[in-house]
Amino acid sequence: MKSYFPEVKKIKYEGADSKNPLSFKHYNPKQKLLGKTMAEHFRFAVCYWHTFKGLGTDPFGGPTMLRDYNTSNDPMTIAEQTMDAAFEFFTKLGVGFWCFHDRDIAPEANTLAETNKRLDKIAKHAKKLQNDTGIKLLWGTTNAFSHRRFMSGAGTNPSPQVFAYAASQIKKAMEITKYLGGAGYVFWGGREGYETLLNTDMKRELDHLAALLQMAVDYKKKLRFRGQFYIEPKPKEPTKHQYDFDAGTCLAFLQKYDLLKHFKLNIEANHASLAGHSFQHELQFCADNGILGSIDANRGDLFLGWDTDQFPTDLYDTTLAMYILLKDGGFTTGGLNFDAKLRRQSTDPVDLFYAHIGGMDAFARGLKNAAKMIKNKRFEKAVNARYAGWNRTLGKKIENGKVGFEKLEAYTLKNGEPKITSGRQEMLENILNEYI
Ligand code: XUL
Ligand code: CO
Repeated sequence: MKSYFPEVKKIKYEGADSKNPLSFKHYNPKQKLLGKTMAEHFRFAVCYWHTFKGLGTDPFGGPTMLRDYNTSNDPMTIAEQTMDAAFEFFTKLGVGFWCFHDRDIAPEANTLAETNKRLDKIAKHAKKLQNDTGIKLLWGTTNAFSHRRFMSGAGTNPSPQVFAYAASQIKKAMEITKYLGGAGYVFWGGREGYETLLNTDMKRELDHLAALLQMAVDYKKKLRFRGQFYIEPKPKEPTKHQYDFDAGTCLAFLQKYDLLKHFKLNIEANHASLAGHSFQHELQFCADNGILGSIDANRGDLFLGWDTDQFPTDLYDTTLAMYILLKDGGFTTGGLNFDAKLRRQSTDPVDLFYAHIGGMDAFARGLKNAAKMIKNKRFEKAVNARYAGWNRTLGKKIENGKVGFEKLEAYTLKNGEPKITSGRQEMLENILNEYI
């Protein structure tokens, strides 16, 4: 088979002192921490859309990245070549999983029936490559946002015909995901949101979105697809107001429409920051509510207000994310998918390796730091000490609902001013630095 990355051999772990940029300095897939290997902790996945289909286009210019696999007059030949290149990349990088949108792996044809035939063909090819390499599908999803028919949303489109089209597309993408043994299926509400209330019935649109998800739940049962469903929150972009704003908004939506037992969340770092939250905040919110499912790893840019989808390199972010994930028990069906893209000027195929190696190493360092933080219990002890009053008489009575306003007033009249205790933030930040 033709090689699309001939200059790269299988990436190996060479340790922190290695100067080889095509090696892992920290990600050692076999190294065990807290009872699991690094590979088991992370379940790293590469995304198809940015890594193989994103070729550097931005609103001001076309592709900057020329790829051998992208050259043919026949779109299906390109699709097959891209799949070959993808599996060569996954294998050389040493990740266990991949993720795709239906339209990433096979281009749309003139009719839905023809498009679905293309999907069947390429899925067969993917299945063979999965069997040959042992690489698995973390999740599949639908692109119901790029085509012009979806300009006003898919499930929230004012037209029921578009809703029907989206439903048909999701049905097929679920089937392909099941066929490829996918561990999950993601719903990211591409254009599920609005630009102006002057033309929008928000309540009706949200009812329709819930109806679409309920249909997906019903069809999942029928299909006997056992993968986990995820919703991926994002506050804006492409629409001004996206309905899945953040984890809290998604939780309220799922509760309102009685869908909570069927979904977990896929938290993306850059989406969290667009919502004005930290990545850790969103992960902790999910952990606290039992809905932490999977992660789309990337980062934004402090100075840019959009979804820059850069590869993660910030060790504070990776350390705190892994700290929360480990405390939550780690991934089950989910994994860590790099929803990240090369900068437009990183034009060479080898840049894809540098980018992913950097992200995997950054998370490996985060994992090592977090494992130490968990073992040493310094933060756990500090948090427990801060809330210690809740384990004593007064706190227990409040938590157990044994007192009301009157008794608390009597207590306060008797005991006077509460004792002030320092939050010790700077000291704790210094301790965090000891781990980084
Ligand atoms: C968009 C985004 C998507 C989802 C899958 O910002 O993150 O790629 O992850 O549709
Ligand atoms: Co994403």
